[in-house]
Amino acid sequence: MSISQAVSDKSSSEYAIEKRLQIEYLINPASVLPEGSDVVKGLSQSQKTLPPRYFYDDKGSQLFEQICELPEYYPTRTEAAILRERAAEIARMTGAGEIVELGSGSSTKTRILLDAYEKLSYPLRYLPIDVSGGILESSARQLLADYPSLQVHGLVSTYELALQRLKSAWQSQSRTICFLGSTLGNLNPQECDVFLSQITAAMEAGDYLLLGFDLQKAKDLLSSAYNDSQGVTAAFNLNMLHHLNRRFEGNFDTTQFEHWAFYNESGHQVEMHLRSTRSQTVHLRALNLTVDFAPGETILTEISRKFDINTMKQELQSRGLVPLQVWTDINQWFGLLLCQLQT
Ligand code: AVI
Repeated sequence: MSISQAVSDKSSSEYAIEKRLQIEYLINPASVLPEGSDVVKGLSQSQKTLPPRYFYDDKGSQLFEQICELPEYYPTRTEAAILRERAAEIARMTGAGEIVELGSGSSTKTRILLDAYEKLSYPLRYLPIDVSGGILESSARQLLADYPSLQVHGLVSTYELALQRLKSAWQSQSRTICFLGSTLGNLNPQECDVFLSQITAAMEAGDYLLLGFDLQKAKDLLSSAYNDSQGVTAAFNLNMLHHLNRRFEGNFDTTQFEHWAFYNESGHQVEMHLRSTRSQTVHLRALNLTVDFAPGETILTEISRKFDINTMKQELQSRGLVPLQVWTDINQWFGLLLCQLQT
């Protein structure tokens, strides 16, 4: 092949990708940078809390990727295995249409679904939604290179804005909204209620929701999943303090806090805290905030709720989301549920 031919082949394949790619920014990067009122509010309560979104700076996102590979952290690989086993069935049940993915990240699990739709020769549009424009765009380009008949319309957006946008947008065929990874479990019941209402408001009758959720199980398994032997989850939790120091000119001494995670059996949720090992005072200059910690006092950084299949089905059914099928793994550790908005 001559150099000019290679150049023209490359540019024609890039052109083919450009034609199939659309990325819409509903937020600009600055608008997702929280101004810190949530930190002030959380650290001023008697049970101090910090929003889990502060886990995810660059380092935190890398640590989360590592968590997903840990031997003790079963959710990611269990959900992926269920998807691999059931993708063809899911594709047949939903038929051709649009796949919307909330929190698409690197779109790794999506490939399992896309492969199944491709095998059935379904023309497909994929709508990834993520607050990180960089990751969304690079994974969209990679998908377009690997799936020649795919169209991608990415939304760089919060879930809330994207769900509002979906209501008015482009729908020609039925839609399947995917919310995987049990991220629903990181919302408390009130937040979950609001979020499910936003999802259903974005759907047309007949559209599908594919939901991944972690199931209730023995305490020891859950405890080791959030207290891994390599200390990656501890580093992930403590990294939140580094992130706050950088972002808000803080002076948290991360050697004076320790990771503490346990399963609260009656609340059916793992709780992750950062525990102060001594009496100390922390300043966050950019927020004009001073916080005192007693020895042993904790900051709640995350809840991770564990669900029961029947309760989840009833919850969805009560919103007009009719459960069609629930798939689990052999141990019943993780659930994948397909439901359809009542016609
Ligand atoms: C993102 N989310 C579903 C994870 C979970 O299991 O709740 C976050 C996580 N926290 C510690 N390990 C993983």
